Amino acid sequence: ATTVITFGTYDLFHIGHLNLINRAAALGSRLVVGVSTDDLNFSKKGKRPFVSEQNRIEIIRNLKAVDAAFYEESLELKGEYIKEHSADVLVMGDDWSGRFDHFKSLCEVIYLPRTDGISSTWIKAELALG
Ligand code: C2G
Repeated sequence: ATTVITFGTYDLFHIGHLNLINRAAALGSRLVVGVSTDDLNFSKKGKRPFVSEQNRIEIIRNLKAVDAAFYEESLELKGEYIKEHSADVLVMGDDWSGRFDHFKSLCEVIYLPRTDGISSTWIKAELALG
């Protein structure tokens, strides 16, 4: 059995998120997803996501490809999460390319291409224009 792990905020859940999750799941037999908390986002960007962490994790947990979801409280804990969930593969979108290569001692690390033309940031900017 191959366990795949991936992480994200998944604010305003969209097709880019779904594509990434489905492709990550296809790389193994079990997919666990770390959903970054509101506090983690606040410390990173000075802003809370539009959708609460409770609702974001509920959406992720209910996706067909997802076997389990947990809160990602800190970027520094990735190694602990990988071990805790016995992950064999860490998958991230290629906006993170190279950033998690140090986990290659713990598991395989794969960066998948992002879906073009969509992002939470873009949706927020478009909506702001009305
Ligand atoms: N993604 C994608 N295509 C898009 C937008 C996002 O493939 N058009 C992917 C990202 O590359 C990421 C995942 O969807 O792998 C989740 O995206 P975000 O919610 O933006 O995640 P992020 O805030 O970058 O993750 O430890 C990392 C943190 O949890 C933050």
